[in-house]
Amino acid sequence: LVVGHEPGGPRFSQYACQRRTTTDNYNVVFTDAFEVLAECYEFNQMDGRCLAFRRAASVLKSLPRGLSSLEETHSLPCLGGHAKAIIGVGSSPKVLSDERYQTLKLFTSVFGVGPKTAEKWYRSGLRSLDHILADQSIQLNHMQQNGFLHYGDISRAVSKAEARALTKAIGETVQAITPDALLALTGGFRRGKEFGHDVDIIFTTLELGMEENLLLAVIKSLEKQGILLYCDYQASTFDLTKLPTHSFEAMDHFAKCFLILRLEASQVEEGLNSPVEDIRGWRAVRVDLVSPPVDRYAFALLGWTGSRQFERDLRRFARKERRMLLDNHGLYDKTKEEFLAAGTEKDIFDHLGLEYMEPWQRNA
Ligand code: 8DG
Ligand code: MN
Ligand code: MN
Repeated sequence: LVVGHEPGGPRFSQYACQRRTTTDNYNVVFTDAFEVLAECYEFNQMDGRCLAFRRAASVLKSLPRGLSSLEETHSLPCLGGHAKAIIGVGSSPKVLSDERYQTLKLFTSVFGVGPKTAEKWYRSGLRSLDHILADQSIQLNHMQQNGFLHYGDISRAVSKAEARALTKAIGETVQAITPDALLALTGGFRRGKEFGHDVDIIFTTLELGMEENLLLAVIKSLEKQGILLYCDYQASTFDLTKLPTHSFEAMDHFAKCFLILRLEASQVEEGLNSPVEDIRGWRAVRVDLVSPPVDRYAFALLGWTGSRQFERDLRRFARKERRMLLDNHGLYDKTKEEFLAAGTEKDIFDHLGLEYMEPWQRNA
């Protein structure tokens, strides 16, 4: 492996937003190991170590071929001693067979169950989903009830064909409400992934201030069409005057909803991504919709396209290298003390002095 600096930018920058990362991962053995460890540290609320392993995984994902020796890691950023040791030994992490890890992983696989709830259940001795459903003392909230109800369907991957079918259905629904709309399939599918855990769609109307009404009308229409199985609607808490936040994980303040939709097999040319559901004739799919004001569309699109690691490093790069604050709502230049407007994602990369990265190069 020749590690060098290519013309036009550093290939092995410490920032994921300066590394072109496609869905071709030649180091999946190592990145899987690192991601298991990151998740384990996340369960144990050791955020520093969690992030260190996410970064290490992200660097290896950007390599043009598989690592063949430990030597090759010396010129790579973000690989600590622990990560290098794993590459050297080439073994899968021991935590994989750890009961606590396995149980927390299982519990958090239910829609609506986060690490805190999973931990609480684990501490009270619960070890399986059947245990939880049988336990009279547990009060599941509405989201969790639906997570269990549709567990089989929504724990199965969503295919690109299924995502396209849902984008078409949502697109037609939006179009029927307002003809002057913008809409895009975002998240992992926009980055070229073949499968995902949900379908992320962003849309807005050219009429500034009407975006929240549009989302509400879309939800109402989905309900009327009989395909809305579950809806968690989050009203906009967007404040124009606020500076972008420093936090990496902050959810944005746009009107959005987390849905479970019914997808008919007949809507998908290739059929559903499951023989059983295909016979049944439909499946449930997790869908996220977000509707930002049109003047923030580019920022929201960039934020919702991900990957999470790419977004984290875009913000870190902006802060550390440019004295700018970036989030899903906007970009603030601390030196000039002003917000920088953007009509396209390209404008945002330009403001940051970064080479443009296509969505399919953002799989960091
Ligand atoms: P996957 O579904 O294929 O597993 O991967 P993904 O599409 O990359 O992940 P995701 O969990 O669906 O998130 C897509 C992007 O959306 C990710 O970069 C994070 C971003 N995102 C925001 N704000 C919010 C928010 O408020 N809630 C959620 N769920 N995601 C958000 O920027
Ligand atoms: Mn997604
Ligand atoms: Mn999502």
